[in-house]
Amino acid sequence: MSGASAVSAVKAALKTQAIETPSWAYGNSGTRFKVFAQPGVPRTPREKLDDAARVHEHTGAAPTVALHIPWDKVDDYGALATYAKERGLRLGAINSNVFQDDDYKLGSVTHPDPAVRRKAVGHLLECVDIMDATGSCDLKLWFSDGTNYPGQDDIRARQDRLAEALAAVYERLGEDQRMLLEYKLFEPAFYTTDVPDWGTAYAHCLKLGPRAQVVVDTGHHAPGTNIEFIVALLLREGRLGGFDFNSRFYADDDLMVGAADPFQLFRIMYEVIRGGGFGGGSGGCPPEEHSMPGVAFMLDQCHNIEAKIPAIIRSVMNVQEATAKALLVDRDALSAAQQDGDVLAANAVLMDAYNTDVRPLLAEVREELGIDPDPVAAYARSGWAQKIVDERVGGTQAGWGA
Ligand code: PSV
Ligand code: MN
Repeated sequence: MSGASAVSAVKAALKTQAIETPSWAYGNSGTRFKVFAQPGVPRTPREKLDDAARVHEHTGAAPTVALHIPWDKVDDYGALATYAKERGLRLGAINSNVFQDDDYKLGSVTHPDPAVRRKAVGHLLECVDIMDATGSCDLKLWFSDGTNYPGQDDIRARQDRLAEALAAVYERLGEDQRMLLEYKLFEPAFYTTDVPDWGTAYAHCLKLGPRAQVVVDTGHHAPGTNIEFIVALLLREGRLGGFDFNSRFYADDDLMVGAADPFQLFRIMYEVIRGGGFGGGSGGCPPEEHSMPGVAFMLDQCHNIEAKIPAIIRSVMNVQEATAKALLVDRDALSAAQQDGDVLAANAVLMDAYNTDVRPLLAEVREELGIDPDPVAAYARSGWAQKIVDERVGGTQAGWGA
């Protein structure tokens, strides 16, 4: 491919990328020490969608919004989906929440008491009902279940309870729906976590069937874990369902993706592209021309001290920049260097792509899409930030309920 046609192929690919924003990132959040409320924060799921529509308007790349139940509980989910549609959006993954009820102190689906397990499974099934009403294709499951002290509960029995609950939910999924199982090393449990790593999630997904896939939250690993290796492996096995993107310096910091380690994000995106995980649809729903849903690129972040909407815009741009660089890797040159065993040349091919300033390319992509080449500046000029401060007075601001 000539240089010019390679660049136009990269641009065409970038125009198809869709990044799902999380409803909870528009609400107040914080640490266990303090939640700093921000003026203008949405009071309702509809106001969250109003803000998400601004992110999509200025980036052209954020057409779907993930919901978290019960944080986004409404009486009529079909009406919420229509509200989203009227704003150029769709509702994406439905995230379950079995971690904020007093009954779940010792676990939800792995709790020793069958009555608590039944309650937790009931909630997960309710989430599938919500998917039916919203047209969502992905059910995203994260369990805080685990133990704090050796001997507290039977590690193996908890795996059996987990398997039983997952099977009941998998059974209930419609043909176009997937179960995305998320793992996390620790927190809130500090001794064992019942789904602590990709291997545990993968083992459960394998037993369940092809529509059970693993979600990689980039903040959920031990320091030093090679996340791109996990990505390559899961894609090879057809079990990478999606990402919860965020970045971290220490643990599950939930900072803006690409802020802490843009090089890692590039390496991850390279493996996604290399493994055929790019271009398979958005919001977990397969586009007409694909039979299988693609990898869902979701954000899972908390903007505790920075302004939320511009932070989400920045996050979308960071994913786009990492993707553009990964798409620019000269795969032929890389493969030739790898075949020759030329370690330095192979590494140089990757680094050349990573060190390319892709901002002008992305500005052109945006202009070709008819949007402002500088989304952050366009949002700042739009007056939306002041409008929501002026208009969203009274009521209770949305938060993560912690
Ligand atoms: C858990 O830390 C997690 O990453 C899960 O995805 C939850 O649903 C989300 O954060 C809640 O913010
Ligand atoms: Mn997550």
